[in-house]
Amino acid sequence: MMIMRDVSIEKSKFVPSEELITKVQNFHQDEELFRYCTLPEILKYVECFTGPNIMVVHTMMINKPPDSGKKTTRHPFHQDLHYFPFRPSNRIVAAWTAMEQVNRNNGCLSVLPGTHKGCLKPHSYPPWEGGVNIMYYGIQGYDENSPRVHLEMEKGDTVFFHPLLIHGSGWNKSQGYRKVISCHFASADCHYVDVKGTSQESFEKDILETLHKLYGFPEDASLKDIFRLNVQLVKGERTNL
Ligand SMILES: O=C(O)CCC(=O)C(=O)O
Repeated sequence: MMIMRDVSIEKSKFVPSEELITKVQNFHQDEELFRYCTLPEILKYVECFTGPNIMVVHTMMINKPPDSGKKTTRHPFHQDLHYFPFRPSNRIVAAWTAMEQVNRNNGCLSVLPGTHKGCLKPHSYPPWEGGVNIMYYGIQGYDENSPRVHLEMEKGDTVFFHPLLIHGSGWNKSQGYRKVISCHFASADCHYVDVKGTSQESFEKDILETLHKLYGFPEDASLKDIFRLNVQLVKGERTNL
C-alpha cells in the first residue's frame, strides 16, 4: 500500500495521521480491505462490464482534506485510462463509493456526460498556482464549456463509470474529510499494451521514477510490470492480466 499527502503539506511536516493522509493506494493487498472488492452488491454491476473473469486492478481510499485555501484538493478533469496499460477500455470499470454524503461543498465528482464515447486524450500536470498533487494529471484540450454533471451522493451510494469518461472533483470547502473508496476492475481477458511512444509514456516514467526512489523498483521495468505485480483475481479465472 502507498500513502500520500496533499501537496500543501510540506514533506518535512508529514507524519502519517488521519488528517495528513489524502490517499491510501492499492488497499486490495490487505486481506480485510480486499473484502470491498468482493462484495456481491458491487460485483453484480461490475460483471456487466467485465464478464465473469474479474480482476481488481487498482484501489484507493481517498480522504480529501479541508482545503488550505490553495485549492490543491481539486482533482483535475482526466480519464482513468491514462493510468492503465491494458485494453479494451470497455472491459474496465470504476466503482466509486461515498463513505459519507458527498456534495459540491466537500468536492463531489464532476463528469462530462457522453465523453466515454471518445478516445484517450493527452494528459499533463495543470498549471495551478497553489501546486498539484503527484500523479494528478489533467486532460489537455477539453471543451471547458461542455455541460458537466455534479454527482451528489449519499453515504454508501456507488457510481460505476467507464475509464474514458472525463471526470474530476472540486476542492473541499468544508471542514470535514471527504472519504470515498475507489476501485477499478477489469476483465482478466484484457490484454496488456506497451505505452512507450504513446501519450501515457510520461506517466510510466513518473511512476517508475517514484517506485525506484521509494522501493528500489527496477528503473527499466514497465507500467505493465507494475500492474502484473499488483492486480488480483476476484472471481472466475486469471486468463491474461
Ligand atoms: O475522488 C476524487 O476526488 C476523484 C478521484 C478520481 O477521479 C480518480 O482518482 O481517478
